[in-house]
Amino acid sequence: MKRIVTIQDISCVGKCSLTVALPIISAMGIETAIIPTAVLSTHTQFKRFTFRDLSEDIPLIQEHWKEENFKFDSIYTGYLGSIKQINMLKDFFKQFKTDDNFIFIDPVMGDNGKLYTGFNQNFADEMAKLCSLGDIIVPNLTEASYMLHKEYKGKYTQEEIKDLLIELSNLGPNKVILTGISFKENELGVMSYNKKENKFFTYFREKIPVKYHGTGDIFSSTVVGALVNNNSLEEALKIAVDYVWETIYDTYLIKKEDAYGVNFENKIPFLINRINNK
Ligand code: PXL
Repeated sequence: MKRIVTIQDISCVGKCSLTVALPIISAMGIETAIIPTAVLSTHTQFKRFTFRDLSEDIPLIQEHWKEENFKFDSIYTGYLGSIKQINMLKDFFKQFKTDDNFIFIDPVMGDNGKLYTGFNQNFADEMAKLCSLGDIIVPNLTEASYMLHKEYKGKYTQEEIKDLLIELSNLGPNKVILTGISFKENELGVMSYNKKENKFFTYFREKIPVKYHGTGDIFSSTVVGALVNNNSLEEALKIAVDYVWETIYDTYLIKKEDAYGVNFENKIPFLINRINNK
């Protein structure tokens, strides 16, 4: 059985990070090993959330796993709580990256032009350094802007997005996926760049006029799962965009306000079908 290790927080309520990565990657038939980086009562968009930092455990878990000689088909990182954790992961990558696996980094830091509570430019600079060690990175436009020290704009031309993708790949990773891309009013999707093949790819779906929290984590979990299941980058992106679209639409039908979390659970059968009938 294939095995991914995902390293991100547990937000106990809020349908993001590990509470979506675990069920989605497992549903795709892949063993999901985890390193929880922190335990929060909710994600940071709620007020008065608790935050227990689990940094101390990271090197201990790493040491034990090294003794056991565990191997992973992918190392997938998401929300990280501190610069200290970013630095720990550089060492984790050294220990567990092999010729046969890939490092997949979602530099979770912000959205809609703003960093999430607790992050600043310094954190974004350190996250950019972590991204330099990745094989594939998945920033949204906010995260890309902070990592590249560029102004966040609401609208972008295709040329501007291509330039951003190339600049991000110059940080180090061979493949870059930019999420939240839109060139027309009624469409939303992703654009990717494969540096070695000098190939761009876009995939869009009809825009649903509402934003929910946690969809980025659902998207990344699905992409990394599809890649580990030997799909091409293009196929993995199509599967993930289609799945996220279904989860948003399902949620939109019953609650139109911008609340947290989508009904990704209802659409797990769709995901499995989608994988089996590519
Ligand atoms: O979905 C991204 C995310 C993950 N983890 C925590 C968060 C957020 C976004 O706000 O706060 C703790």
